Amino acid sequence: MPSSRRKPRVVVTRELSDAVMDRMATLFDARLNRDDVAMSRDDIVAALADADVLVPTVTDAIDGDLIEAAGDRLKLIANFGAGVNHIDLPAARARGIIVTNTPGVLTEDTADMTMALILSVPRRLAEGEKLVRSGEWKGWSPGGMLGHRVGGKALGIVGMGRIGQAVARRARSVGLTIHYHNRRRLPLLAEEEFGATWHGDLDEMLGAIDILTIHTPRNADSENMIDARRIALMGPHVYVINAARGGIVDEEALVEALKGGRLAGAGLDVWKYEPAIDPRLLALPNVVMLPHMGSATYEGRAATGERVIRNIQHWTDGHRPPDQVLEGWV
Ligand code: 8YV
Repeated sequence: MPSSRRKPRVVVTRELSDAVMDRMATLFDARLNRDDVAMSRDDIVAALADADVLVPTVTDAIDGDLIEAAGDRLKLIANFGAGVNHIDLPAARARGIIVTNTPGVLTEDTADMTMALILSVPRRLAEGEKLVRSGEWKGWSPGGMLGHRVGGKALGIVGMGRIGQAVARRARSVGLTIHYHNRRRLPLLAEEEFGATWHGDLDEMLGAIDILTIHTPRNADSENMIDARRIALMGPHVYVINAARGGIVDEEALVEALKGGRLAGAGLDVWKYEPAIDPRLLALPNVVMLPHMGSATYEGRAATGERVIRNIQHWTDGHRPPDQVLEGWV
């Protein structure tokens, strides 16, 4: 691309906001999906026959076969979103295709939703709302809708990157003490800001907390990281929150533990096989279930679109895109 001044042909798999799509249509030779229906795999392959850039979302499986089938012109996969576990990074690298993501723009929104879950599950917010809507509420009673106090409890954060730290900041303000597990320990100043305790050993942290929240990317290392053995280390008073990626918490083990009373509850925004939900979870009152909406704000989507555009523009101008994903860091 850099040697030519023609506009890059950009395939966008999902309908984005009008403002983002209009900008893309002006800047690029954009092939936009104007219906909010995911493109089929065959349609993506066909569209990639002569495309320079693919803009996928979390709902597209950009696996090795699809990358293999793409035309020779494909040189950039500019993901709309931070997580890239739906893209086969080694396959892209093998074909010399750069992958970018959109870090930073979803941090605060995702942390807000995580915090909402951290408060909702122990305080039984979804159950209370359901009770009122059902028309069955008989009025206040001393023992009605009792939950557990959040302040004074210990929060364990797995993954202390941008989102983990944004959650820590919020959690501290409601009186939670912060524990975290991260491959790298934070600088002392950051630990002091959060009053955070680092645990190099995840198992050790799990034995010291009341609420667990996950903020690590899904990859080979984190797949089923919270499994039956680790759930047993936590104990029946612990709540598990996941607004990162399904599959990091072993869903089968989670369901069994919740059913058996070996966990106190869960707040889940992401699922292993979205949009499929294990039907056994639907019957459990102590689970707050959301449809992958952690980053779903108008402002966040606009910023994500701008970030994608910036990555494409840098690449088109012959520069390294600012958000190039480096394997080993996701
Ligand atoms: C995005 C997300 O909206 O950025 C991410 O990784 O999980 C979402 O909240 C989604 O990925 C869009 O592709």
